[in-house]
Amino acid sequence: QNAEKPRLAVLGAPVEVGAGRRGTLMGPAALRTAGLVAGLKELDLHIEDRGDLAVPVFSEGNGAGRNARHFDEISAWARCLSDHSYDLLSGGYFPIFLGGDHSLSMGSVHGAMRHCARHKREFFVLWLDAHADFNTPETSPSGNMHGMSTAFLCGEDGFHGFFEHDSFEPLPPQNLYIFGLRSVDRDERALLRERGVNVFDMRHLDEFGASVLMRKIIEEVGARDGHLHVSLDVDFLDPSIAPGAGTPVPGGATYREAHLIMEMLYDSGLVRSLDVVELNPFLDERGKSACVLVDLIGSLFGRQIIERI
Ligand code: 6HN
Ligand code: MN
Ligand code: MN
Ligand code: MN
Repeated sequence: QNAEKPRLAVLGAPVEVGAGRRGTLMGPAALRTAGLVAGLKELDLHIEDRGDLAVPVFSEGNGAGRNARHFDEISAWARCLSDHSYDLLSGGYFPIFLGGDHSLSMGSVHGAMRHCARHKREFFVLWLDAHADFNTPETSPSGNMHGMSTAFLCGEDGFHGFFEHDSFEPLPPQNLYIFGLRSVDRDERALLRERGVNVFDMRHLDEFGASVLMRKIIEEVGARDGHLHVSLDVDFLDPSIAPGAGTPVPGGATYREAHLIMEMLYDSGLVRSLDVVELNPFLDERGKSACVLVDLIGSLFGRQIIERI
C-alpha cells in the first residue's frame, strides 16, 4: 500500500472566533494531551510538531457591514494558514492542521489548492461533518464563519477582500465531497443543490453503508490521481462518542464507521493533507472526544489493532 512513508508536520491553529461558542482555541492542546504526536511516532512515522501559530495581527475594515462575524480576524488567520499549507506541501510534508474552528480550512485548503494548481495536480476535498459549511454571508442565519468555509473555497460571492489577491482558482463543487451531513440551513441547501456538490448525508450512510460510499469517492479521486484533503469536523461523530463539539447534532457517525473510513483512506494512499477541527475541550467530557480523534488519526496513518493475515 503506502510505499513511501510521508513526513508529517503538525501545526496548531487556535482560532475560535469563527464559531458561535468560545473554546476551540484549546483544541490543539487537548489533542496533544490525548497523545496525538506520541501515537503517530509509534507508527514509525517521521513527525515534526511545529507548535501553535500565534493569533495574527489584523486590522478591522473589510468585514464592516457584512453578515460575517470577525471577518477581518479570520481573514488574517486564513492568509497565514494558506502560506503555511502551501510551504509545508512544497517542502514535501503532509500537513496536519489542529483546530481551532472550521474557518481555519479556508486557509489550509486554500494553500493546498494553490500547491496543487502549481503542480497541475487535481485537488479534492472530503468534508467529514454534520454540516455542509456552505453558507455565504448572504445565506447564513448565524453569521458565524465556520459555517461558510466550503462556500468560500468554491468561490461563492460575499467574501471580497478576504485574501489580498482575491482571485484564486476555486474548488469545483464536483471535487467537494460532504460526508455525514445531517444539519443544513434552508438557503444553504438550495445553494448546495444548485452547485452540484457531492453530498452524502446520514441517510445515504445508513442505507448504503460507509464502505460503499467511500469506495466510490476513493475510486473517483484515484482515477484522476488527485490530491485528497480531508477536513475532519468533530461533529461528524455522534455526540455520544464525541461530546466536545460546539454545534453537536444527534445521529452522527459511530466509532466503527469512522474508523472504517479512516482505514479505507489509509489504504487508498490518496490523502495528502488534513484538518482536525471544532474540538472544544471546554465542552468535552474528560478528554473523551480528543481521545477518539487521536484514535481516528492513528487509523488514517495506518495503525491497525490486529495485523491482517
Ligand atoms: N461547523 N449551519 C450553521 C451555521 O451557523 O452556519 C452551523 C455551522 C457549523 C459549522 O460545525 O463547522
Ligand atoms: Mn510539491
Ligand atoms: Mn464544520
Ligand atoms: Mn460541523
